[in-house]
Amino acid sequence: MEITTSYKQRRTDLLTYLKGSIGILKAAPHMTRSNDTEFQFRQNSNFKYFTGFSEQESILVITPNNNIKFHLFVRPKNELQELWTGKRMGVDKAKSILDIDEVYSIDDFAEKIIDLLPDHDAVYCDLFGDNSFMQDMLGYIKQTQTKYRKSSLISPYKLGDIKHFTKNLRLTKDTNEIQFMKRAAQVSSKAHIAAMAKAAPNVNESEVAALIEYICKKEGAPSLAYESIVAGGDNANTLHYIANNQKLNDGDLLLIDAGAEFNLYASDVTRTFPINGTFSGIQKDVYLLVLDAQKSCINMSLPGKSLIEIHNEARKILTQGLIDLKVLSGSLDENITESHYKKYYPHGTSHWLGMDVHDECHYHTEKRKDIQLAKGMVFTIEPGLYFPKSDKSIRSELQGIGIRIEDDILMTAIGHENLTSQIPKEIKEVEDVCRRPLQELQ
Ligand SMILES: [Mn+2]
Repeated sequence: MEITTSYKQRRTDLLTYLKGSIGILKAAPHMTRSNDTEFQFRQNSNFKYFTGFSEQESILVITPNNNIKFHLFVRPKNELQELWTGKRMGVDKAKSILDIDEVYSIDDFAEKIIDLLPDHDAVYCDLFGDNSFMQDMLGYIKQTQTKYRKSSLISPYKLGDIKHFTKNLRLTKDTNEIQFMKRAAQVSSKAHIAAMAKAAPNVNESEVAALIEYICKKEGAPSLAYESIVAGGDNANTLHYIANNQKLNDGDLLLIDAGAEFNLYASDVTRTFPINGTFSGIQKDVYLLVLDAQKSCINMSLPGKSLIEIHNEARKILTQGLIDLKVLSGSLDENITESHYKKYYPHGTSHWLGMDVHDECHYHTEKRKDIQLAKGMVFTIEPGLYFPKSDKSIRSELQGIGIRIEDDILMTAIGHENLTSQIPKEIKEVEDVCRRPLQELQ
């Protein structure tokens, strides 16, 4: 278990946002894969963020208007269950280890929640998370209203989305979180470099995907932050291509979007490189254009800037490049205002990064202003250009080229740090790594 003080501070911060309303956060539900086989359990990000607790079937309740404000419901010790599914912390240990005011057995939740709800006018929870839990909560609120109908204590009569508050709290990463994110980025860097060396004509995308996963696990990141995209040639033009089961072809590029998750913190990295180790002339032209946009966006990542300004920069450079490549005709302004570039650059340039790869943080302030970049914020910069093979309106040498370059950027007090800068992206360095045998790197 990591340092618990920061979890306690986070709960206290959330309490401030809740004002007089009750807050409820639930552990991730159990996910069945098929019949009685299960997916690996992955804790709910918000639940972990405010408790540090990794077990399933747990619920955190925050009651700002009660003397005791923090309540955690956990699975009780059970020798037989533990024999099959592993150790549980249990009620007694959870109280001391997690430093929470009151800990109860999850078996008592239905009974206890009825008496925790009164004296709070609203209930904030993850409205769009676990549907069956939301149904249960509505039942508990109704039972509370009935039980306390003649009491002077108000029963909850409003529901709210607790993520509206957690999206503020998770935006700025603390020192511990940054350490975890740096580790995730380091592991991803090793995996991407190995993938460059591994890829060759006739190797299958699945082998490269497996190597990435192997290196993540070997380096201490138990899982990936999302399904890897290992997309040879035209497959790169399917933005969320995760089939990863085709043979790599001589002369094609390979786009890999893959990132390790360390201690539930994500990295998110994309590189695109030549399968045979040498960019062709046209591949180089498109690659350098995307790289130019990416570097320009990274350079302008300074405190006070916003993600939309960064996106506008990428859009400007890529659109001008599309005009120079004679893919688009007309003026730069016209192509931007008419969104013609979107056919070849259909996605955004950045998203927040944290416990979730698309971290659930606000992009605007309450006053509808763009969030200004500041120390501790982490986000991606990932411009790309896509020319599907099926698009006969573009000249044939471009068809089947899909390129994206993505790094993870941490804001500092005076500028930024590129957490994934170790992975080559200059033409010569990329070709060098691609041509090296994998054994040399291990
Ligand atoms: Mn991304």
